[in-house]
Amino acid sequence: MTLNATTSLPAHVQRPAYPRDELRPGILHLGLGAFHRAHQAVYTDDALNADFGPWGIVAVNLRSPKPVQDLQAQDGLFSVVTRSADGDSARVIGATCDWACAAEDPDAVLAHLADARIRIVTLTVTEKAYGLDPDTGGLDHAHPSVAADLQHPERPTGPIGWLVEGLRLRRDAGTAPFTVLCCDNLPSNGRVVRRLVLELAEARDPALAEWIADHVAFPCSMVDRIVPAATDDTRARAAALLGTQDALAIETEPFIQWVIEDRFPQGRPDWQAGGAVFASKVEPYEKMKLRLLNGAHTLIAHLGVLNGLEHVRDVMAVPQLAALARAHMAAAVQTLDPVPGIDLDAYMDDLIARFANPAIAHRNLQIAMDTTQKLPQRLLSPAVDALAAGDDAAAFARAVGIWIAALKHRGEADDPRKDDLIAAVQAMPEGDASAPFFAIPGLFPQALSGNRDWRDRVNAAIAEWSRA
Ligand code: CS2
Repeated sequence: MTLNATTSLPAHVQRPAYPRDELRPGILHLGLGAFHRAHQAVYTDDALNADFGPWGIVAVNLRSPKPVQDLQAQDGLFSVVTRSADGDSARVIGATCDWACAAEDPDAVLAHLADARIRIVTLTVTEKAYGLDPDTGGLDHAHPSVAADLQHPERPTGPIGWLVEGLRLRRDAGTAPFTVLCCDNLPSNGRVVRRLVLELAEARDPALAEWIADHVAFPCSMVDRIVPAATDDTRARAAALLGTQDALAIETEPFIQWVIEDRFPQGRPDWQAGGAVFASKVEPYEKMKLRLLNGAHTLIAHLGVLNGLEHVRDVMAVPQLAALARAHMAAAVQTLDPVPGIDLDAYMDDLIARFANPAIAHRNLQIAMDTTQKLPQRLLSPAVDALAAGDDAAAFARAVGIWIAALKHRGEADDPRKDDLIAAVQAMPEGDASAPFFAIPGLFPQALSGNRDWRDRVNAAIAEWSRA
């Protein structure tokens, strides 16, 4: 048996306390991955429990139909298993009321986007899906889905293309637009997505771009929860807790955080019910999280690759490696302004404990994926800020050097710039090993590639961490 609306769940499993058959769509989510299920879906479930309203989620996956088929088979239900040293608990989330795969059924997705009941579109599509040109902060016209969406805007393929076409349908129908809420790990994520949407709209119809600029809100948000990719173990654990199979089961840590800029002209759910915080400025929280959590994560992931350690917790179990993660945070925190309501020392202590959570098997290779898309906000912009403040930015050079040493060690990469990276690994000269990486177009900002001292520090780290 698989989980569905008729499953009778054990008493210890939390389940929706609201009338699911009365749920109406209010949010369309793009990117039906594990992170969405463990984060925005949980907050929305909490909001519906606290104050039931028309905020059902239409879950859209852009490419793979698999999770959509699973949702269909399970009446939109899935479980979230929370794991810590204290034990495991399972909860069934009921906030999803409809679903579609954009690649298989584009008309259904367009109909949902055009539906005036959809008042918010949320996104978790990963950094690389946006088609962001790191050099300009604008749209990369050579990005495959951007190029396709410039050519055939009425048949979108990428997230920005879907947003623009959805907003065009709303404008043409004279209906109020949806608010766009980016939930990916990009700095100033709302502002970035707004710019990309406006650029794509402008290329198609300047009047549409103007209408979007005047009418659509793009609040920024900082999201946080560690959610490893699900494995057979995950599904087995969930089945034991639920008493039934769940193809969409995921496991995660107890910690969850969402800081959102409160700009929702068409309204929003009561996400505070689940602990979301609304702030007038989200950037300080984003910067804190990207530089402390994600920056250290990227470092840890590559330390893991270099040392043959599979999971983040394994790296944290080696005192010298854990000390490096801590030292990295100590340098990164120097690049931050105070963050309202946050004790940064306590935040860093919590991060160390979260990374070490023995019940969470977060694979280093998962985090090492797409490092070129993650470097700017995690390691390079804090390095630039540190140098500008007169610091040597050595910690960031070390992390970059460790990344390069790990690439060399593996001889492969799971990264959209894989070809450039492999070519650079093969061209690494004696003495100035990082040179081919600094020559990759658009990867390093001039403030770093033009700084001999910083580059030498990267070279020293590569030499120190390269395995024979
Ligand atoms: C990780 C993040 O895979 C990665 O790059 O650093 O997914 C991280 O687990 C989340 O941002 C935590 O909120």
